[in-house]
Amino acid sequence: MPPVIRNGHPYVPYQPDRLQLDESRLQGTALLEHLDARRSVRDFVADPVPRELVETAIRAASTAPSGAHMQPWTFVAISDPTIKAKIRVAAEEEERRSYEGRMSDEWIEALAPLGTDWQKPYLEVVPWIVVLFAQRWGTNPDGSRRKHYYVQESCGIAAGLFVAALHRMGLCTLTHTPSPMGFLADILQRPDNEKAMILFPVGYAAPDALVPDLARKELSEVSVWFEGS
Ligand code: IYR
Repeated sequence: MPPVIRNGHPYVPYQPDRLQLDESRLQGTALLEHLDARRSVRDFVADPVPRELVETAIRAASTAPSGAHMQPWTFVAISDPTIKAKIRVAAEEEERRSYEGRMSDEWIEALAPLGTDWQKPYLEVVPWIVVLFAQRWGTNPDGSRRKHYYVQESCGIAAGLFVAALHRMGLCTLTHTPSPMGFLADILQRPDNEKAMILFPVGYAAPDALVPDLARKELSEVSVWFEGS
């Protein structure tokens, strides 16, 4: 069917499956259980992950809604061991400075249950590191700057979908932010408009991987409702 023209722009019909209530419940609970089983992982094995799976996760992430549909993200995927080693050295240097003074006592205390410190061996163990760069602006065909909107929000949603897609494929990751992250744009030779936002180590959990025994907040703690009668 040819696109419909509305306000001078092409539109296409959109009619997603409207599920029966029982089916909605079933699908919703199944997805919730699946997502609830996801945990951030810091103990990885070096088992390879085919590039194709990382590509699929990036495509899934890239379906995120974004301000004015500018899709203001770049995912940089690295399996090159030399680059991974460089990232580890630079990330650990920033982390060491953070743990040894830049982070407040309150912050260090809040992290205690996670058992983290400045050392990030997983950056060299994992088969892939994927870095999400936020594009602060884009480029028009004539080379001029194109404004991007709600960049943080858009990239945040893309990051969520990326994490969910990896989990669905049985892969593990961690949202790692070795702050300040400027070294990533340097090592990965990114243009001026791109700012590193989140680093994702991607791989399989080690057989003896442990995660902190954390609980999720109750629905009543994370929501407020104003219902009609
Ligand atoms: N980036 C540091 C510190 C850290 C900060 C938060 I907030 C965390 O949830 C976890 C760690 C690190 O990766 O160790």
